Amino acid sequence: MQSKSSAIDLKPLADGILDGDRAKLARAITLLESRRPDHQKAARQLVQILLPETGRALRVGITGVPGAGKSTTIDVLGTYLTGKGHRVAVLAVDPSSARTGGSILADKTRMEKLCADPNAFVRPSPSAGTLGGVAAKTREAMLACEAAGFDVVLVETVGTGQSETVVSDMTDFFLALMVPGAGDELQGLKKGLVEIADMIAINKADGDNVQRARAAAAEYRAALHILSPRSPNWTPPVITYSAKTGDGIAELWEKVTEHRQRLTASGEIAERRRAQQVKWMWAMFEERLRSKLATDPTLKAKLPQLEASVSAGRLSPALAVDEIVEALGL
Ligand SMILES: Nc1nc2c(ncn2[C@@H]2O[C@H](COP(=O)(O)OP(=O)(O)OP(=O)(O)O)[C@@H](O)[C@H]2O)c(=O)[nH]1
Ligand SMILES: [Mg+2]
Repeated sequence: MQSKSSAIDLKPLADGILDGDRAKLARAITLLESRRPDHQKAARQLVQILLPETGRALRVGITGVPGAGKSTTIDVLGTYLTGKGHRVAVLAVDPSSARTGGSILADKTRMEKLCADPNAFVRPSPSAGTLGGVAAKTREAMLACEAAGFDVVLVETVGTGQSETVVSDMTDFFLALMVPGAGDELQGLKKGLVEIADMIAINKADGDNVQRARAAAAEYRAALHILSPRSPNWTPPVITYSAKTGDGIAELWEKVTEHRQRLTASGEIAERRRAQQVKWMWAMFEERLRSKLATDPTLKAKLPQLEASVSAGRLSPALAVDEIVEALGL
């Protein structure tokens, strides 16, 4: 049977991406983000074609509460990196963009320099429903960026626990941005963020804020001291910097590369990626199931009835699951 996806000629698209063509890359990501079943099928084929050319970038996740300075930092850091000869892609995971109908993250207004930089590629968060859905699309976009020769991928996310875990699960280095004087310096600790952070960077250490930033850094250092680090080869550093003046940006990046070198030598980066691949597989499978539950007409009609029967005690949950599994054709 001729599938509709064969109408999309993937070869020129894939070739364009491999040539580093940013317009083709943008088109490919639009395809990856599409919910049309034929597009999704083509997208899966495209990812498979690109796969051998992926995996070479340094993947960095960046989180911080709204206003922490993520966009400003990415603009400055990204520009610093393209200046050093890197090609930088910026992606975002923002599940709230589905609610607001537009993406707040990776906003182009606060990344003016980077957006105009021929060696950078900035893409806002996909606005597809669930966090799982958004994450799946961002992961694939990351692979496409790598195939297009971007050797640094920065993935921005909002400071909420769930999306932070998701971004930490798709990156090699997870950077937590903090601001001094937010009242409760150890806010991040309570959320468990510090347990997944590979570095804490306190932004806005400029002007009157320098002392406050240093004091905040001391508090974080003391708090980190009592936690056991994720890796025996890496104790997350706490640094201060200013995205506004650029002070400390070079040192920030130095820490990222030092982490990269040490954990590559110890084999932990490779191990982290292997574990991530398997996690991605299961996350994608769950997403596929969830989407089937939501879109399959028979199931869609059946589920409310099943839920009603279970809630009324007429049907046991186990038998309801049997019916769902049968309807799914498993
Ligand atoms: N003084 C000072 N202000 C900064 C610095 N970095 C960012 N800002 C300011 O902080 C505000 C928020 O910066 P953004 O980069 O938009 O912060 P964000 O984390 O991307 O915010 P959301 O996208 O809303 O989550 C802006 O007014 C910036 O100009 C800095 O290093 N020093
Ligand atoms: Mg922002």
